[in-house]
Amino acid sequence: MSSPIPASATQAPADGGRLIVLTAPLTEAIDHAGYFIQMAMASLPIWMEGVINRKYPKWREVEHNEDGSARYMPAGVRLVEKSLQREYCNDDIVACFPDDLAKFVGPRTRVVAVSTHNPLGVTFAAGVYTSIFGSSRMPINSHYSRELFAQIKASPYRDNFKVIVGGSGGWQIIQTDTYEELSVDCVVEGRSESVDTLELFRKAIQGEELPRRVEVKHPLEREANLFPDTRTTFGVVEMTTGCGRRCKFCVPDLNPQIDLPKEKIMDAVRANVRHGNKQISLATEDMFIWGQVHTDTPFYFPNREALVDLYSDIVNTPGVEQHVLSHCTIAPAVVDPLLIKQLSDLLLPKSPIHFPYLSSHPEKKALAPLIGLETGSIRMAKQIMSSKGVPFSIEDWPSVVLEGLRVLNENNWFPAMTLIVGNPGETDEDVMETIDLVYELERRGLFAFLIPSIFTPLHDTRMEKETGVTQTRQLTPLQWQLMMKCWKMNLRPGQYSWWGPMAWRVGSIGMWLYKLRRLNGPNFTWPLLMFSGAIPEKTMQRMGKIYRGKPLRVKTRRELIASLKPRDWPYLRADNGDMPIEYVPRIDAQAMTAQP
Ligand code: B12
Ligand code: SF4
Repeated sequence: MSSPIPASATQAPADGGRLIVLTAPLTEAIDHAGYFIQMAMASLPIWMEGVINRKYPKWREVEHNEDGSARYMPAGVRLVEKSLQREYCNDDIVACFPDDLAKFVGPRTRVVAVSTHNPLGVTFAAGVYTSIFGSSRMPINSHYSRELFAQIKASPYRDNFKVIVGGSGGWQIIQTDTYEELSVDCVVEGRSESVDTLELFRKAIQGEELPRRVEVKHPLEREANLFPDTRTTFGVVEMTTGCGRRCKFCVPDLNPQIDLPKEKIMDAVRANVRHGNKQISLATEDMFIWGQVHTDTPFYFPNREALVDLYSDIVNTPGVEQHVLSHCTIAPAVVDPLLIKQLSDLLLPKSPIHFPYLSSHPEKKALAPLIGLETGSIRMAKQIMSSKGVPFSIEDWPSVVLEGLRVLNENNWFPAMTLIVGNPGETDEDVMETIDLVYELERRGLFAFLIPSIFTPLHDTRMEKETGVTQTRQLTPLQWQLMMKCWKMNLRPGQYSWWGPMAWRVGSIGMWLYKLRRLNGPNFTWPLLMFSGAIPEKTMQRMGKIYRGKPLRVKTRRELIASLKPRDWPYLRADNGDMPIEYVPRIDAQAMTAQP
């Protein structure tokens, strides 16, 4: 582990330092083929850092530009840099890795700006795993984030500059009120492009007091969003903002629904390649809305031609050797299976992800976007995400999940699917319905990497004030069974995620004997035994120790399509088959052109 304050910190940079220094925690800045390294860092506790060191022995070896600045930085940092370049000259601004701060922070520095994704690990799908292992606030990423803040706090020039934090994890500092502890002057919520952000930097540079928290406006026009013109971590380039499905717990959906212009996306892709990146990933909440935002077609009927055209241009850009998907929703796979097939043909050859036991691709390549499953309970789904499966009714949510997953798996998409455990008001019946869905998925031989996480009320969402389960000890036997069943299923084919099995094997029975039975309470015991395979599941079911999942009656794609309202029929693509019998094709109403 690096020491929090490098020895060079006390020596002033020869040029007096840069006026504005941008940085991000090391663990959020590191680049690697595929996203898994950072996801693991977000989920494993610091005492398991050795697992990362063994898997990625060189993970700390980052690349620098000639002047010592960072060769790559998270997309958020790059956009702050671009936003500031509208007002300050390039020599006033630098983006550097934490270990290089002492080279750039000097008597001339007036702002140190930190971009952070998940600094304290209090978000969903992060805190839960570390808390099961007994140290809820210290995932690896959180440890390195705190180390970065400690380094800034200890700077001999700290009195001369303001520390401004932004990015999707800024709210964690607000919510935990850790301003003093982390030495943060101001947290900005919102985008750097905003004129209010620039105004804040102006004030900081003039030495004025800053408010603790500033909310700045999101640009409403697609043209107002800036794009990186240097290299980003994982080659992240934004594709859309917002979503439109309006799940109550969701933060990104609060942003305006925008699909960003293709030529700007392509410029940023080429800029990444020019600066040495071989990997590209388009950041989005739902890739399938791109090309269909504010058109005459509802956004949940994907614009097949536009998407294929965009992804084709990206993977065929000279220098792009790898491409990774970020987030999407599952209903589009039921709406347009041919789109999934065409995207697979394009994207699989450039995917760095290999699932040897699952993929039918000759090189065993696979695509693994993140998709929200959240719950199998229709009652719960209606309450928290009534439009998650549009155009299909939320009543059909389990069928949409299973049918969508069938289409995805057939095309070598093996998504990571998140589930929320402990939603406010969740009853045993709700959990049983989710367990039913998980067993049905297993019965059908479908595969998704299931990531259950404990409900986290995210800042600013419509569920901000609600509380569900807050500690692992409060989980019921059924909630534990759901969590452990998901992980047991994830391990089925053995090695899709190297860190999941590793984390769980280490934590299994030995850990239970050592400390987990005290930490997680008695409700954890039988589900853990189920997970470990020590007693067959059927025996435990007969003994009444675990719940036996019931088979579900699942609608086929044809039945799902038949359940759509006639007003939706014109947007269906006849080449997918299963058209409603009454449908008489006129012209295909889908916008058949690429996005302008
Ligand atoms: C790509 C991505 C990833 C990638 C890559 C991350 C990376 N380091 O580059 C991977 C897969 C690794 C990842 C991992 C995780 N992610 Co993520 N990720 C995203 C995604 C899709 C895009 C992020 C992005 O680059 N956007 C584009 C940039 C430009 O936007 P931005 O960073 O927000 O920056 C803008 C503003 O925030 C602001 N800004 C940013 N920094 C600063 C700094 C200052 C000083 C100022 C003034 C402004 C400012 O200006 C920028 C625009 O101009 C977002 C969803 C989304 N649409 O944002 C989720 C998202 C950020 N991730 C999320 C989560 C939960 C995670 C994980 C915890 C999941 C997990 N358990 O593994 C981990 C945490 C990783 C870690 N290191 O700890 C949540 C965040 C929730 C939260 N923070 O509470 C989001 C919102 C997804 C969601 N649906 O909820 N993620
Ligand atoms: S589908 Fe995903 S991104 Fe869209 S609103 Fe729901 S949770 Fe948010």
